Amino acid sequence: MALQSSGSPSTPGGAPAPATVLRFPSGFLWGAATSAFQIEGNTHADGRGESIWDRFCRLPGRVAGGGTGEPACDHYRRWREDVALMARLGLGAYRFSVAWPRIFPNGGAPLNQKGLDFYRRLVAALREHGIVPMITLYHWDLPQALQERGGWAARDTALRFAEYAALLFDRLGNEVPLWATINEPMLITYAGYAGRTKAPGVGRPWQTLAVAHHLLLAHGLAVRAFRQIVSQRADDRLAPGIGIVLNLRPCHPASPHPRDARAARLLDTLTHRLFLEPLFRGQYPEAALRFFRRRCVSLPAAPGDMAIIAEPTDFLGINVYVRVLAKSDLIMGAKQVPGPGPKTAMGWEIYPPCIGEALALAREYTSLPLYLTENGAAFTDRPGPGGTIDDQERIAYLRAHLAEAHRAIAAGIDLRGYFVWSLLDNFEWEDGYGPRFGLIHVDYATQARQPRASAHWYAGVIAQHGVPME
Ligand code: IFM
Repeated sequence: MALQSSGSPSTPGGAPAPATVLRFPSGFLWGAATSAFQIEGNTHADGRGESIWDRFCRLPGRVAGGGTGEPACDHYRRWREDVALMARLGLGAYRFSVAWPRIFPNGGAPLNQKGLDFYRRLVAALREHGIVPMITLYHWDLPQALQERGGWAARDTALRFAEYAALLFDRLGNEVPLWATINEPMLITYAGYAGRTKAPGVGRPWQTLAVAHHLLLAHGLAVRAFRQIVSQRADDRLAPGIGIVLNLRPCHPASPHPRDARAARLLDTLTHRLFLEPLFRGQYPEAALRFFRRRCVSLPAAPGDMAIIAEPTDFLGINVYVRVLAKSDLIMGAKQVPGPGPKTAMGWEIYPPCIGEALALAREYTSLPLYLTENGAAFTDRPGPGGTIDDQERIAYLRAHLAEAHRAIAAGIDLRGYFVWSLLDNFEWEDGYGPRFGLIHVDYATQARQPRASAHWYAGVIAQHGVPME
């Protein structure tokens, strides 16, 4: 395996130690990620329809500071500048999402050509700069018109998603090698439908299994469409491929008490295996079904659905930020408590081994190539003298997590790429514009972009295809 460390920490004669560099396998993709609603702004431009996030942001008290999808990063107008910034970083790949309501403003035909043209131009510009585009088809911005008809609790939404996906495969399948169907179905299910913290924020726990099932069905139907439309077309840099993106948060018991060990297993089942098992084994975990049966939550699976959901894919994307500690809870069986370590501005514990643990969890289910499709951190840094932003905490975070990725590859995990979340500061959902995850600082008032020290550091990582470990 083409994986090495170079340099030496020794300092003969007191000279500064050359950094040890953790070199990554050739072909490893260095990327950054964003999503449409979080950066595009211009929510009324060129015929875009309303999404569930536009509606959710207008509900009083749901988003910190009353934040909305405006102005975000005004990326819909400033995309050329943003692609130029990516090129200056030397990015090998860029993961972004398409806003379904720009393509089909009401969820289904007719096509809004202007919306599609925006993504065509973006993809063309990325390719001109040698940046591999990875498109996420669904990063949470469902057309509101489909929510009016039940949203993800309705089976029809999965069918509409397959049509939307097919349109994009047909129009962009030749140019885009990597496709992700659904981003983080777990959060959509629990925070958007069972809970109220993300759009649509309906708080209907009885819809939990219907939503999870329809998201997975939508994924499987899109994979089938992809095989019909794209599979035979070769790309110049990468074979075309499709997969889903799951967020994995390794679950640890909060104490040695067996009750907390059971709670950790339950949390792991409900948040991870409820999705991994149908995708890779064609069935739902019995423990999850038992849990939901006791709560009268039904699963609306039709004959043939499980085969669609388990349709073979080409890779699995995983988003990894944190581990969670589980404590037994009388009503829910398990609840999450924060870990003891230092935290990011999101209050998430900084625990780099979460990378190796999440990759190992994925590996329990599949030997497909894996991508770390998101990893990164929000910190409260401010521009310093001369306008520089010296975000050493973010650099330390990225370095430690990349070192864990390197360790996992050395142990035999087939990890093909890493995408920093995020390229730009952006709209952080219910937390509004407070948390800043960007390699690049965005002044929302002026829309000025300012690469942080971490952006320069990451450019160095990309340039040497390895992580300096000073
Ligand atoms: O900003 C989000 C992203 O949209 C999905 N994954 C987690 C990120 C940080 O919270």
